Amino acid sequence: MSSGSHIRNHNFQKNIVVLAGGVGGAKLADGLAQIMPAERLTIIVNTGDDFDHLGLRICPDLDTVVYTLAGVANPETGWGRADESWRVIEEVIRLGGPGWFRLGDLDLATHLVRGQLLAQGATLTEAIQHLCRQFGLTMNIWPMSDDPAPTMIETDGGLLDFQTWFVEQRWQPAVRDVHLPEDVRATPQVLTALEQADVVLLAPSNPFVSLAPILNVYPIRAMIADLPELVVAVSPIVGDRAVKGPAGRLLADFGLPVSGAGVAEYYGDLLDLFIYDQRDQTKPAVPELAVRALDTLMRDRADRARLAEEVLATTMELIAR
Ligand code: FO1
Repeated sequence: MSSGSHIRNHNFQKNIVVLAGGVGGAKLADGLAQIMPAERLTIIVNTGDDFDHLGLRICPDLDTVVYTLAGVANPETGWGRADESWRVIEEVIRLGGPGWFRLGDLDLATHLVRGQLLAQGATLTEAIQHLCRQFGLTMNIWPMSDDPAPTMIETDGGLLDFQTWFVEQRWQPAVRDVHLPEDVRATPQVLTALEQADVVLLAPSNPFVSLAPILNVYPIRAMIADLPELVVAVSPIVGDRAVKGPAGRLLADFGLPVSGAGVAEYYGDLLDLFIYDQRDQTKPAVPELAVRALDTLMRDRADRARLAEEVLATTMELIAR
């Protein structure tokens, strides 16, 4: 029988841990959640984009993963809620508050409930566990750390907060460097998940500002280099550009080829298997690295499950060797 059905029919025994950031990572996580037993799937999410705004703790990548897996994410943007309304943020603007970061009415409920839990002394992990329960999600979704871990972007105009660069300045300023905090530690849940991981999968998120911040959390990179049977990455680049967001531009900023090969080069010897898009011209050539070209575009929910199945099947083949 094909390994695909093997995965779907729930005697799938491998623990898969996904490192994910924004929209692309959430989509592949959704594909995996559609075909795998929930108790075998863990998603460790970037919190480097988190910031305080309008008195709320905003956690964009966590919310994008939760909304996407709950099937309530805005299909156009990938972030925020579907069927959203904007009455509150429009009134905020009328009252002289900041409107550059678009917070919809349904989305605000998430920030208010999370904010109340945090104010009552809950950790970010506990707050996310609560939200997952409310959205009926049973797979493990963990923030990479409960410590603040702000990603800062160094541009010619100086050091910018992430959302200022990404949203307010529409990531146009070229990036000289991405500054990641020194003293961020993984949560106990993240450590347990990585200890039990058979496969760690770096989702098709931005390597520089979505996945590097997760690998920067102590001791995640070392555990991934050491423990799992296999480390797989899926390229966020299709053709010669990112599907969405600044991944392609950042490869160029860092002098790497704007292709899957550039991403494989960036991750270096952390990977055992690299999945790149079949539209890419250049086949990544990194010593000791297994590579596979797949159709990595995820146009709809069925496509996400298709790619997830192909990635897992490729991974299982490599493990079985
Ligand atoms: N991205 C934008 O480009 N513009 C926005 O106004 C915006 C609002 C927003 C609100 C909630 C949320 O969870 C995400 C939001 N994002 C917005 C996306 C966010 O900046 C990015 O998803 C991550 O920070 C990078 O992946």
